[in-house]
Amino acid sequence: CAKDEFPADFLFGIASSAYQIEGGHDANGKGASIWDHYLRLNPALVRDSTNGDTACDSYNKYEEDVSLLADLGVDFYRFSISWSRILPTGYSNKINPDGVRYYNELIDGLVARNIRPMVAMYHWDLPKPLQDLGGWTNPLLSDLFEDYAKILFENFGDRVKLWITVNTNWMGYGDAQFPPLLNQSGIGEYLYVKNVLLAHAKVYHLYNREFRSSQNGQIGITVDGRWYEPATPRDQEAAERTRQFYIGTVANPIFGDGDFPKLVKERVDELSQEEGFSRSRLPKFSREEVEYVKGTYDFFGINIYTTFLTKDVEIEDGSEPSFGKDLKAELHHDPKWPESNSFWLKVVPWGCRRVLNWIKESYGNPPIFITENGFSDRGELDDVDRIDYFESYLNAVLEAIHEDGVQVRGYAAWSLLDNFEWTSGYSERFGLHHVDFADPGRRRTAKSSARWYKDVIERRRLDAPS
Ligand code: GCO
Repeated sequence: CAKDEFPADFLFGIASSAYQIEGGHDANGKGASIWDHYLRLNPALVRDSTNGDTACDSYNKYEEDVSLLADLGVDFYRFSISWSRILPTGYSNKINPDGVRYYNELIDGLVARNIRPMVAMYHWDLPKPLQDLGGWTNPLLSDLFEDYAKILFENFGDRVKLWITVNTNWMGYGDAQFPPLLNQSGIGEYLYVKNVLLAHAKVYHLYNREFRSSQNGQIGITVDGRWYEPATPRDQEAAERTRQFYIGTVANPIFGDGDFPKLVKERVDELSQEEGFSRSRLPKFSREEVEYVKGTYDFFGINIYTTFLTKDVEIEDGSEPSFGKDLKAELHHDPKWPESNSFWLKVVPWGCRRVLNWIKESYGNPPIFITENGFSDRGELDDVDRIDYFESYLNAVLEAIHEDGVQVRGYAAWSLLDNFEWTSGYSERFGLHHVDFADPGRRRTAKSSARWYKDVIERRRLDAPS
């Protein structure tokens, strides 16, 4: 196909996540997640002191959402399942029938309109009782997650053929005021990652043992895919170290030669020694665990938003042992890059092409789904900047496919609706549909970008880059 055309089997999608859109935070037997709990305890955790109690009310308005998806003409819809709506305590001995009902109705609605469900099993909304066990820093979580996944396969696996185990963008909230689990910086970071990787692998092996032959789906994991560009030629090593910390720590055990990246192990071991620890802060995988996790994928999911310039710096001593210190690198943006309203979101499409190529080179050109890509603003209906953003990033995806041979299988725009943007609350809007959060009916209104995306999907090509 031509350079500005997407391959015939390329899948266009759009994404959301349970806590950010559903609401119904305690409806019909749903249990509390850590976000329900901690935002009630401390509303100041969120910039506008809001929470996801109602959000877009998709719990009640999912049929409307499915109609919007059908209007867009997407091939797939990436949403996440709320663990605590299915298992209110997190444990598999208490299944909430309303949770199963809700997701069956959503999935049936999608399938009836020829839209493939892509389901993320976990998108940060851990059941609160599991946080009381220490959350993901507790190895037991990998067993409880496997129990949960089995229930999802049993109930939805006949219609769901694209699964993401975990949305692991886990560097998002390193702020000290976040409770242990949400504050994923520091020592907990590495324990968290190891247990998430073991949980992912247990689910993949479970699927192979008990479901793949009858359900024939695909399983992946979503990794945070910001690109790290050296600020100067002297910062090449710092940029590669940063990629290994932020992407490789999750990706290398699964898609690479197994285990945490060598660069990360050396760095954390060396630092731990300097800090006088008797052993490294980095938990070790046994040889059996390395082999158990390696290769547990059918596709690589990646969330691509922006790029950071990376400088090699000595972090002053005495700072908390955290990624920042372990990284020994400083991240910033080039002020010349166009920006969105969001303080961190700079528009850098060439960074999208580079991170896709880095994955191709680092992990043997695995099949890739871009599971998120989007642009935040203040909610303009005629969101021409968002159209420019999508056009430039999708053009970078075409270059990666046609000129670099990267196996990008599909792309999901973030997001179907304006929604609860975590610690930014409703102040940052990523939706292709505007949501009126002052309206009890949470009225949805298509933005210009929704009409533009529908047109791209129909024609399967981009206008020649302006
Ligand atoms: C992430 C999360 C999304 C965010 C989106 C915009 O990767 O950060 O998956 O839930 O809302 O990325 O910040």
